[in-house]
Amino acid sequence: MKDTLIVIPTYNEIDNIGLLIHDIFRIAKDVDILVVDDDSPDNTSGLVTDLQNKFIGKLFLLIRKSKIGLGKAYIDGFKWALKKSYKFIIEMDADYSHNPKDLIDLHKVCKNNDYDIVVGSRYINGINVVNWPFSRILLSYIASFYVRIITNMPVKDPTSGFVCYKRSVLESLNLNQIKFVGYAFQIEMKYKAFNKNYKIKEIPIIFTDRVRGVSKLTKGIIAEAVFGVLLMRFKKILGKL
Ligand SMILES: Nc1nc2c(ncn2[C@@H]2O[C@H](COP(=O)(O)OP(=O)(O)OP(=O)(O)O)[C@@H](O)[C@H]2O)c(=O)[nH]1
Ligand SMILES: [Mg+2]
Repeated sequence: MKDTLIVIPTYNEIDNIGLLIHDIFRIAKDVDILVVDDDSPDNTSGLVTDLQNKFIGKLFLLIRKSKIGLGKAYIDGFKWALKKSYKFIIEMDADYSHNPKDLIDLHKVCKNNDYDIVVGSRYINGINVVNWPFSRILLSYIASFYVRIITNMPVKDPTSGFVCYKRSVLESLNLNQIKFVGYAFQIEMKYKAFNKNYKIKEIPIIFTDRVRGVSKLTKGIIAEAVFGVLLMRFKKILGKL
């Protein structure tokens, strides 16, 4: 996986990020990691800076001045990746909801098959979510159904944030025009790629609720997703997506 960059956005993830970086380098030795931190008050970036002395030339850090949102963090991370020669760019959360062991499969399926995007999906073999309250599973499951109905995109977990992109996908999407910041960001990326006829494959993952640290989910993020999906559909109908 020498050709691969793992992009991890962080906001107050000091309890998770050190462990995760060690786990990733143990499981997928030759990947590089880029942490995109929004100047977390808990000094997440300080911990990453310390670890850079241990993982020289493999662990990178992008610090933004304030909390501008997850979507924008990813865009900055993707732009950083495209300035280098990575062939595969994988996004994942810092909070262990995404199991680092699944990185191997995401990469393998993306590399060895004719797919451009591989999504770690909670909803292809039933519902594979551990420790979420029922209300949250329902919200996420209904959201994915809603996105499928409105957009007609055959992806069962469109809000998933565990995704492997081939470089060409990120190069061809106009990253400056990706507007959303929360779950809608994940949908927007997949929908725009789908409309450019990129092939999307879902593979099953087990998603586990965070054990350490604090959730950043807000009502605003949910509202953005609900209205954002409708907006994208209208833009598509008008040929302006
Ligand atoms: N850089 C940056 N990272 C963020 C921001 N918001 C969330 N993140 C990170 O994005 C990832 C997903 O955020 P979470 O808080 O886990 O959101 P979630 O998975 O919807 O909610 P929980 O798992 O319940 O906490 C985590 O690694 C966060 O630290 C942000 O504004 N900026
Ligand atoms: Mg999370």
